[in-house]
Amino acid sequence: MAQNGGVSSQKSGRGAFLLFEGVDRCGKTTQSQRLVEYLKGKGVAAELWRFPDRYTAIGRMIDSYLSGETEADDAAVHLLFSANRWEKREAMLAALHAGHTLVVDRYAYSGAAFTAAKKVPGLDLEWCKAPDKGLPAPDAVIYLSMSPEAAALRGGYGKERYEKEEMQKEVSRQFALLADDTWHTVDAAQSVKAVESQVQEIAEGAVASCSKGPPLRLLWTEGSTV
Ligand code: DGP
Repeated sequence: MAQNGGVSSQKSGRGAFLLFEGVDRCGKTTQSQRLVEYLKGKGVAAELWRFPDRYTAIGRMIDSYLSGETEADDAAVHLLFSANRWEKREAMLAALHAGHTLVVDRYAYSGAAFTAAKKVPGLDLEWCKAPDKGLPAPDAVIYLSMSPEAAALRGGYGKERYEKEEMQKEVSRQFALLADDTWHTVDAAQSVKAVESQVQEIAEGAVASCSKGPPLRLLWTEGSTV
């Protein structure tokens, strides 16, 4: 029986894959951290994950590219970001099947949106999605919606490669093309508390339904599950 207001730690079902997406500085990191704490407080075995994972060998190459230390071909770097997700696939599946809920800060939707936003001939949105097809799919995408102008006002962008208003505008257009029936759009311009309470409601619903053990879908593949 569900406890703690609708969610409980899963013994027989599986964990939920909850994904935060959005433009840079929309509040994903704050909200994902808060959600993990909230879920833990409700007795849910929740873990915070983020992509890119800069601590693997591939992740260090990505980090060096993002900081501008190295240059790389756009297609090659796209495949590195994807490989950085594939190298975590087994661990993600094991955690989800062991009943752990994963709160993930960025994933393949960022992968497709950021590269497609570069408008490199040949690297259209379909090309960008292809390498991530077959990864575990999120049960719920929490899209923190914020205009790039408003995001830029939040203390300004840092020094990383993509933190420019024009790029972020195009990223947000690409995100709109990627929205599917797992998406929940939350207005990230609201107060942190207001965003948080909507996020909690979405997360609780997903955790409760995943505790019944539905198959885990595979990303961007018709009807495939694992
Ligand atoms: P973050 O660590 O969440 O601040 O992400 C770093 C930057 O990299 C951010 O501007 C978003 C971008 N990014 C995240 N994932 C991908 C990806 O898979 N591909 C590309 N091209 N960019 C990504």
